[in-house]
Amino acid sequence: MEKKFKRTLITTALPYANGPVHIGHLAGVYVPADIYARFLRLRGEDVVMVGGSDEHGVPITLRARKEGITPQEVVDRYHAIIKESLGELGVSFDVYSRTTSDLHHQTASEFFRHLYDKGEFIQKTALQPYDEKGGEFLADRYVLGTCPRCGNENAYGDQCEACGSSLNVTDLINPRSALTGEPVKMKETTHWYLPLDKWEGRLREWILEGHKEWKTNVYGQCKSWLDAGLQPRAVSRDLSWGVPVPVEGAEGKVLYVWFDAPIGYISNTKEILPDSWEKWWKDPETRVVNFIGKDNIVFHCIVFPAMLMAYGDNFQLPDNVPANEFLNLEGDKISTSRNWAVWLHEYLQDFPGKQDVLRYVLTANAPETKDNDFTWADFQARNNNELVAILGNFVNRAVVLTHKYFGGTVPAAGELQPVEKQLEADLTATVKALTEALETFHFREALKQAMEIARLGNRYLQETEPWKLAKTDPERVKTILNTALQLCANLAVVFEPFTPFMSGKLAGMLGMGQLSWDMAGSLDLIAAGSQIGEAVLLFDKVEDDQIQAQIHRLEESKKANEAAAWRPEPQAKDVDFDTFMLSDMRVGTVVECEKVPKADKLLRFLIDDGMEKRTIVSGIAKYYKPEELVGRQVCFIANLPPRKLKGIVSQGMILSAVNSDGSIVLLSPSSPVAPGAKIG
Ligand code: B3M
Ligand code: ZN
Repeated sequence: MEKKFKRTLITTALPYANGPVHIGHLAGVYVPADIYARFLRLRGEDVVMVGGSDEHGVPITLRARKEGITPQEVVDRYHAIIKESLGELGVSFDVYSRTTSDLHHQTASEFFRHLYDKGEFIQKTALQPYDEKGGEFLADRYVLGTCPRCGNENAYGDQCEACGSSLNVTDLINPRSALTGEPVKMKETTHWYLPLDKWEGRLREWILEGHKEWKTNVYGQCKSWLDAGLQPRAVSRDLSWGVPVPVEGAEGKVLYVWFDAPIGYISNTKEILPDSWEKWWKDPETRVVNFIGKDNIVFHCIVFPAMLMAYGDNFQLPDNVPANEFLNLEGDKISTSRNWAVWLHEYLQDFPGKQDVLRYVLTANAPETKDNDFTWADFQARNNNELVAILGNFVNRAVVLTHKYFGGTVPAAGELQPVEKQLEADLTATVKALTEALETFHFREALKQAMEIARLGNRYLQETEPWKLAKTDPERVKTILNTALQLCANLAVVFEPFTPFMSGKLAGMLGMGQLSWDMAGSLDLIAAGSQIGEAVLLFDKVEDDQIQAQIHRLEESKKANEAAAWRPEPQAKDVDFDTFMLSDMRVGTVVECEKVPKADKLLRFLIDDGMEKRTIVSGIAKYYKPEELVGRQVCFIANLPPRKLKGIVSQGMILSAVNSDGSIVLLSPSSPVAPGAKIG
C-alpha cells in the first residue's frame, strides 16, 4: 500500500433479493471480501465491511407477478434467506441491510435531489414501450415478441433466451405486453440523465493514469468503456417499485435501480455509524474498496464514481475494485432461472459444520483472473486431500504426540538444530509471500502459501520422526514437538481469514488468546509449560455418497430444464395417403429377447407375428432389460427389407417414441390383441 490510509471501508455488491445466493456470488464477492476484511482486522486496522440486499429493480417485480405476491413479499423472503446464510458462512459484515429501508430511501432520494438542484442532470424525452390497457410504461423485460434472429415467439425486449441474442424492444416482431398480452405502443416519456460524458476526462485521469495497479480485467474493461466514449445515462424509470423520483410531476417514476443500489453502500454505513459515517466516505484518509463481480465493473468504476463526482462534497472514490470473473458449475454457466447453482442455504443444510470447506474450495479455485469451474469432484478432492490429509493431519499429529509424550503440556524447546533454523526461514518467507498476496488481492496465491505452512509441518515431522526418538533422545522430542505446536499456532493465525471456524477451534485447542497477524512467522507463540486441549478433528472426509447426492440433484435440474425447453420436432412433409397405407404395421408378442454381444445399444427380439417367429434388432438396450420384455406386446413395421445389424438379419422395425429427454419408450397396445393384428 503506497498511500497511508487510516481506515478501510469494504463494500460488497448488494445481491438482488429475487433469489437466494449461490456459490458464484460467494466466489466472486463475499468470500474474497471477507478474507480481506478479516486480514485487515487481524492487522489491527480500522475496518468496516458493509453489505445489504438490493431490493429494487425489474427482476423483483417480475418474480412477484409470477408468484402472485407483492414485490415486498419477494424481498422479505429472500433478504431473510440471504442474510441468514451469509451470516452462517461466517461473512463478517459490520452491517447487512436492505435498500427498502427508510434510511436508504431517504439517502437515495436526497442524493438525487442534490444532483437535481445542482443542475447535474439533463432531462430528455424519448419513446418507451407502453401498455395502453394496463395504463403503464413497460420495462424491456415486460415486452415479449418474436425474436428476429431465431423466431422464438417469447423473446424478451432485452434478450432472447432461446438463441441468446441481446435485443432492443424495437427489434421484436409483434411486440406485446407481458402483463396484458396487448400489442405494445411506443409513447413519449421524460427521464433524467446523468451526462457521463461530462466526467469522462476526470474518470480517465483517475483510472487510466491513477490506478494502473488495478487488476487487468478491471482496468481493461474501464479502458474500453472510456475509449468508446461515454454517453448520458438515464437514472430514472417508469415503474412503481423503487425509490420515487423526488421531483414534482414525476409521479409513477422511480430511481433506476443502478442509481439507488450503490448509494446503498452509503446508507448502510450511515445505519451502523450514524455519527461518524461521513468520515468513512469523505475523509481522504479513508480507503474504499469495492468487491464485485465482473458484470458490475462499469457501474462501480464509471457510473457511481461519476455520481460521486457530481455530488461533490469530497466523497471518496474507490481506491480499488478487485472484481472477479465468473465461476461456472460443472462446466455450465450458473443460472438462477435454470436452477443451475449450488445454493448457499442448501449447502449449509447438506453439509452442516462445513462452512470452512466451501470457503476453502471457493478460494482455492477463485475466478480471480479468468472464469473458473466448480465441480463436486474437486470439492471432495480438496477436502479429503488437502484439508484432511495435509492441514488436519499435521495438527492432529502434533497435538496427539504432545498428549502421548507430555500429557498435553507444551514442552520447552532446547537448542535449535539446522532443520529448525531452515524451517524458521521457510516460515518467514512463506508468511511474507502470504501477506503480500493478501495485500494485493491475490487470495488464491495467499491460500496456497497458508497451506504451505501445513506442508512444511508435515515434512518437518516426517524428517525428524519424533516417535522414533522418544526413548533415545527425549530432549530432542521436546524441541520437535514444541516447534510443531508453534507451527500449529501459526496455522491458527494465517487461516483465520480463510477458514475462521477451524482457526477458532485450533486456537482454542492450543489455548491461544486474541490472534493478530503480526504473530505469524514466529516460533514462539505458545508458552512452554502451558496445557493444550484434547485433539479435536478439524476436518473430516467427504464421502462419495454425499457427492453423488449433489451430482444427482444437478442432473435432475438439468433434466427439468431440458424438459421445460423441449419442443416437438416440426411436422414432416406431407405424404400421400396411398403411400402411407403401403406400410404394414402390426402387433406382435415378444418370445425371446437378449442383448446383442459387443453392441451396447442393441437388443435381439424374436417376435411371434401370428404366422411365424421373426427376428428384429432394435437399439433400445439402454432403456430396457431384455428379460422384462419377454411376453410383452410391441408394435412393428413388418414390410421393411431385411437389414443386417452386427451380423444378425433384422426383419422389421420396432416402434417407439423418443421422449423429451432423449429416452426411448416402446409402444404397445393398451390391451392385449391377437399377434399379427394390423395397425392402421
Ligand atoms: N444487485 C447486481 C448484481 O447482483 C446488483 C449489484 C448492486 S451493487 C451496488 O449483479
Ligand atoms: Zn432468438
